[in-house]
Amino acid sequence: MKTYTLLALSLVAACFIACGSNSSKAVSENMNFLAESESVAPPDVMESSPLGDFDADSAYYYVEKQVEFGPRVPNTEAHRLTALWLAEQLKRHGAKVTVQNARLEAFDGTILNAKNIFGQINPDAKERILLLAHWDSRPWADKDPDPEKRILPVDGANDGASGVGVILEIARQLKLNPVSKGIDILFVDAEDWGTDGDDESWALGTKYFVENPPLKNYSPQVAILLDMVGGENATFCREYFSERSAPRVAESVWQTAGKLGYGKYFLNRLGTAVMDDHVQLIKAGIPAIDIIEYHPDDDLGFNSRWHTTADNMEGISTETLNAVGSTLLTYLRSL
Ligand code: AHN
Ligand code: ZN
Repeated sequence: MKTYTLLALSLVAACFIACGSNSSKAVSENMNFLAESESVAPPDVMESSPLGDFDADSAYYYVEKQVEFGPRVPNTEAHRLTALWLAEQLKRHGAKVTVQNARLEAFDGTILNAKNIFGQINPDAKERILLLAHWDSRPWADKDPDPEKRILPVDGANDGASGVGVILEIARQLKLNPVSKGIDILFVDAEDWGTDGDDESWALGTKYFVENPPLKNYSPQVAILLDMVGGENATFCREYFSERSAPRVAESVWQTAGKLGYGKYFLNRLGTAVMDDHVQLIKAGIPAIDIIEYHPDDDLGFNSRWHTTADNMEGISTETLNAVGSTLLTYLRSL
C-alpha cells in the first residue's frame, strides 16, 4: 500500500492509501438472481437474529452474493446484473429506489456505463442521513505480488462488497424495526477505476452524484461511507478528512463502538487521509466520514489483500462485519 502524506490543510492537497482484490467467476451461474432475490437471508440466519439487531451472517451472505456475480467491473455483464440485484434488494427492504445511469470517462479514456443506485427509507422525513459504499470492483489487481495476475480483475469482497453488504443488512433491519429519521442509501459506481498519483481518477460515481443530485436541494445532515469493512482483524481509525468535516459524528460512532465492546476494531485515534468517495461529498458541502480499514502502526496500510486477487471471500470476517454493522445500526437508532 501507498500512503500519500497530507501536507496542507485543504482538501485539494489530498493524500491517501491504496487497494486489493481477486479472481473472476462465471456470470452465467448468476442468471437466476431475480427468482432468488425474494428469499434474502437464508431462513436459519433470519431466525437466529433478534428483531432489530444487526445480523452479521446475513451481511456475509450479501457480500458473498455480490462476489458470486463475478468482478463488478463497469461495462461487464456481472456489473449489469449486480446493479439489477442491488436495486431489487433495496426495493425489497422498502426503499424508494432511483438508478442514475451515467457515461463517465475514466483516466484511460474508457467510457464507463456507470450506475449509481440510490434508495430512500422514509422519503418524506426532512432530517436525513446518507449511508454509502461503492459497489464496483477494480478492473486490475495491480498490487498483486504475482506480476502475471496484475491484469486480472479483483473480486472486491472487501473492497466494495463488504460496505454494500453491511448497508443492505442495515436496510433489512430498518424494515423489521423502523426508525423515524430519513435514511438514504447510495451504492456508488466507478470508484475503483483509478490510477495512483491521480486523485481525480477515483470516485467518479460519487462525483457524478453530487453534480447531478437525484432530488432538488438534496442535503443530508451527514454521510457515512463504508469502505473495506469486512477484513479479518481490521482496524478503523478516525480518517483525516472525516475528522475535519464531521468530527462530532466520528466521535459518536467511535464512542458507540467502544461502548459495544468493539474498541479493538475502532481505534480512537487519528488515521491518515484517504482519497475516497466521502471527499467528493465534502467538497459539495455534505459533511461526511469514511469508515475504512487502516493499520496505523505497520506498512500494511489498508490490508494486504487490497487490490490483489486475494481480495476474495477468504478475507472476509463475520466478526468484523458485525463490529461495523452493529455499531452503525446502534448509532442510527440513537439519533
Ligand atoms: C486511493 O487509493 C486513491 N484511494 C483509496 C480509495 C479506495 C480505493 N477505496 C477502495 N479502493
Ligand atoms: Zn479499491
